Amino acid sequence: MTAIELVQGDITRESVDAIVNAANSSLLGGGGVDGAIHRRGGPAILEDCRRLRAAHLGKGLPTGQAVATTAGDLDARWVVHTVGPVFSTTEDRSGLLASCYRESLRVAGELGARTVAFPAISTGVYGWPMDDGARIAVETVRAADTTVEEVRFVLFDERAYEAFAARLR
Ligand code: AR6
Repeated sequence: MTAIELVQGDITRESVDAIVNAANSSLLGGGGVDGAIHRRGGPAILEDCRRLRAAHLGKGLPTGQAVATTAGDLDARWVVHTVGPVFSTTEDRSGLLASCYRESLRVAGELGARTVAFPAISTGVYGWPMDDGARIAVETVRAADTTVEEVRFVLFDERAYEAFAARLR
């Protein structure tokens, strides 16, 4: 059984084997948690991302998938980049959001990661309602068949923390 922990704070301050990044398909950086990870992790992460784009990810990383790079100067071994779906009121994209958590755990597990920190994917710029984002995150991690021993959800503010805490109760 994978243990689930909740932390309120900045994910770039965590010490874990793998830190998950809520990236975009370009893998070349952005705002929110993506910007924070590249800022604190330094240029080695972007160099790795550019290498992936030049190799097998010429068109970028599809939504719902995950890929690992170095964690640069972060206190982690890897950053696992995943691309959440943009929230839509006309189309149910929750399968893609669940896939982000599942695929990130698969990639991290294959690398040998035992502890993984996740942000609340898609709940910022991509507009996913926090309560539903928390539901999908917790349900998917609980159901995952993974060798990862601990998943730490790192929530930026109290509202996000409370949404996840309510789902864990
Ligand atoms: N630590 C933990 N959580 C954070 C941090 C942090 N340092 N910074 C923000 N959050 P977002 P998305 C929270 O927008 O919705 C980027 O430009 C934030 O409060 O980072 O998946 C990418 O390049 C929110 O709850 O990611 C993409 O273009 C959650 O992290 C796009 O944004 C996710 O917010 C992805 O949008």
